[in-house]
Amino acid sequence: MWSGEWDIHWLDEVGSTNTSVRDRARQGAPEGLVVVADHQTAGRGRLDRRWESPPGANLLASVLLRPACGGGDVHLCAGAVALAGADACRQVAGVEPVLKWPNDLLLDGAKLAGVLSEAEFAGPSLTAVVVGIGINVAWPGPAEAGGTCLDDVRGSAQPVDRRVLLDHLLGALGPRLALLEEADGRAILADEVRRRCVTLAQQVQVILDGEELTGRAAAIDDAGQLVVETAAGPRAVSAGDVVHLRPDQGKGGVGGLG
Ligand code: BT5
Repeated sequence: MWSGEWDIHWLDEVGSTNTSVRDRARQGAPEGLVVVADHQTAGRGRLDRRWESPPGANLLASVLLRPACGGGDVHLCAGAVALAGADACRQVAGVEPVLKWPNDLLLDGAKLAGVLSEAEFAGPSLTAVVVGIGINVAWPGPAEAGGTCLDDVRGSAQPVDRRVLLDHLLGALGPRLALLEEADGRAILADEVRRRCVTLAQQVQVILDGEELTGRAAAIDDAGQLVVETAAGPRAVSAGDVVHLRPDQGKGGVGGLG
């Protein structure tokens, strides 16, 4: 049961905030632990990729959740953090990021933030979910990644304060953790993810391990999988990189926008 208490540890430097929270989770730390770092020396993306950020530039945070839900609902933990991150960006910087499946935040098609969730099990039981989020505040990411950052797009005159951004993120996350505890609440959360996910109804290319699919992103199912209507029929994918194609692309065309 979510207690409403956050235990925030703000570090100068760490390898990866996700790894730090995972290690503490294995030692029995309670739900609500938050590790934030000014700098990560081994920041991680999905699929063993790197998450880059110069010291002091961006928000790099991981939270420990111990939700009373099953392993099949881990995607909603990541969704809850992505939605809370989007709310915080709106409240603090006056921008309205959208979700890109599975968990990126985009502004005008450019990546503003990424989410990495990692689950811990004891046998079949879910014991912990570590969800990390990197929100670009003052640095938009490596040039080749084509990302964006809040200080380049914000509506306000003042630079964004990472501590204020974190406060808003945690404030927006708390009520969603309560939703995770019950089936009705999880349905509400899943609907919110679908509503705010810009991938749906788009023509997409999904890059899987050793395979590429092209088609219309028709749905996000209850397991968090993206259902793509391909020429060969519907395919549900649980992991992969999505490229949003222009409407005239996707029938043999390549290249993407975001
Ligand atoms: C993600 O992976 O988007 C998940 C990123 C999660 C980062 C947070 S930071 C706090 C916590 N602790 C960690 O160690 N990780 C989490 P993925 O979709 O795989 O995107 C990674 C790719 O994005 C890289 O291969 C680069 O191309 C690009 N990239 C790297 N740094 C970026 C940045 N700051 N902004 C935009 N794109 C970036």
